[in-house]
Amino acid sequence: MSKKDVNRVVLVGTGFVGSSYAFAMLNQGVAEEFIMIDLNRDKAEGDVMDLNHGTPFAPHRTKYRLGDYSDCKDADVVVLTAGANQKPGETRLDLVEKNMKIFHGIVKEIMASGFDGIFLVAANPVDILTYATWKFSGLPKHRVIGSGTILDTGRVRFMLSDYFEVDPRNVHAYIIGEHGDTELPVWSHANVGGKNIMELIESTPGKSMEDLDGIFTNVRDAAYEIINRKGATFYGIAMGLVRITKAILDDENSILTVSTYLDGEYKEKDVYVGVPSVVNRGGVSEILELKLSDDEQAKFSHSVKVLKETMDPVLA
Ligand code: 6V0
Repeated sequence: MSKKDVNRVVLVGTGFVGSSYAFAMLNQGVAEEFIMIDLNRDKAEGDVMDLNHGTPFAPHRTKYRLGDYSDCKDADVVVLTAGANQKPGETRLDLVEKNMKIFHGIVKEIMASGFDGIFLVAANPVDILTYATWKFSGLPKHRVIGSGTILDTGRVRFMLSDYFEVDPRNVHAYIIGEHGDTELPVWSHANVGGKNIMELIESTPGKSMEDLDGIFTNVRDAAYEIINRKGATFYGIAMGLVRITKAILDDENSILTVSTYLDGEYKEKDVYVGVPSVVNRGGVSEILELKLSDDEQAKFSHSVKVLKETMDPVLA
C-alpha cells in the first residue's frame, strides 16, 4: 500500500496498449489512483480527461491524473508500456535496440524518485526489457515482472475453449518461453476441467493432435495477423496487464505466466522468461516448476538461447 493508504499505479506510455490498459483498469476498479506519463504530454492529458469523465459510470472510484516521474515515489506498481511497437513484418526482437535506449532513460528517472514498488513491463521485446529494467533499477528480482506469455496463454485458452466448446475459465493450459516466435505450448500439462487434453482428443470424435498444432500456430502468429489488419494489438494485453496488477494489489497468490527471473528453474539461469509464477503483493514469490516432456524442455531451452543471443550484445 502506498503511503497515502490507497493503491497508486503509474503508467509510462499512453499509446495503444497503455490507454487500453488505463480504460480496462477503470472498468474493473482495481486502483484508487492512476497516474499517466508520456513523452507526448498532450496525449496523456487528453486520456486523463477522457477517463475521468467516465468515472461516474464505473464500478469503483479511480482518480486519473497527469503526472511526472516524481509521482513514482509512492507508487505501488509502475507499468511500462512506452516504446516502439511492431510494424508489419517486424518481429518483437527487432525492437530491442530502440526500446532498450528508451528504457534506460525512463528507469533511471523512476528510480531517482525513490520508487520502491513493483515494476510491470509490457513493452517489447518484453523478456529482454524486463531483464534490462531489473539491471537498470537495482530492485530485487522478484519485484520486477514482465507480462511474459500472459497474453499468449490467454489466446490459447480462448482458442481451446472455442475448439472444445467450453468456458475458457475451465481451460488450463500454458504458453511458456519467449513472448515471441520461439514460445511453446505445454501440452503435457494442459487440461480441460481436469481432463488431460490428449485424453480428451482421443476420446472425442472429430478432434485431432493436428488441430492442436494449428491452434498453437494461430496463437504464436496472432500478433502478426492482428497487426496486418489493424496496425497494433492492445485489448488482449490490456486485459492481461489488469489481471497481473490485480494479482499484485489484491495479494492474490495467483499463478500467471509472467516473465520471471530464472536461477536454475527449468534448467536455465540469468534470464527473464515466461513461466507460471505465483504473483502477490510482494511481486513473484515462487516459480511453479512443471515437469516438462523432453521435447518441451528442448524447445524451452532453445527459446532461452535465442533471448540470450539477442540480449547479450545489446546489454554488454
Ligand atoms: P504506441 O501506441 O506507439 O505507444 C507508445 C507510447 O510510448 C507513445 O505514446 C509514445 O509517446 C510513448 N513513448 C515513447 N518514448 C517514450 C519515452 N521516452 N518516455 C515516455 N513515453 C514514451 O505503441 P503501443 O502502445 O502499440 O505498444 C507499446 C509497446 O507494447 C510496444 O513495445 C509493443 O510492442 C508492446 N506490446 C506488448 C505486448 C505484450 O504482450 N507484452 C502486446 C502488444 C504490444
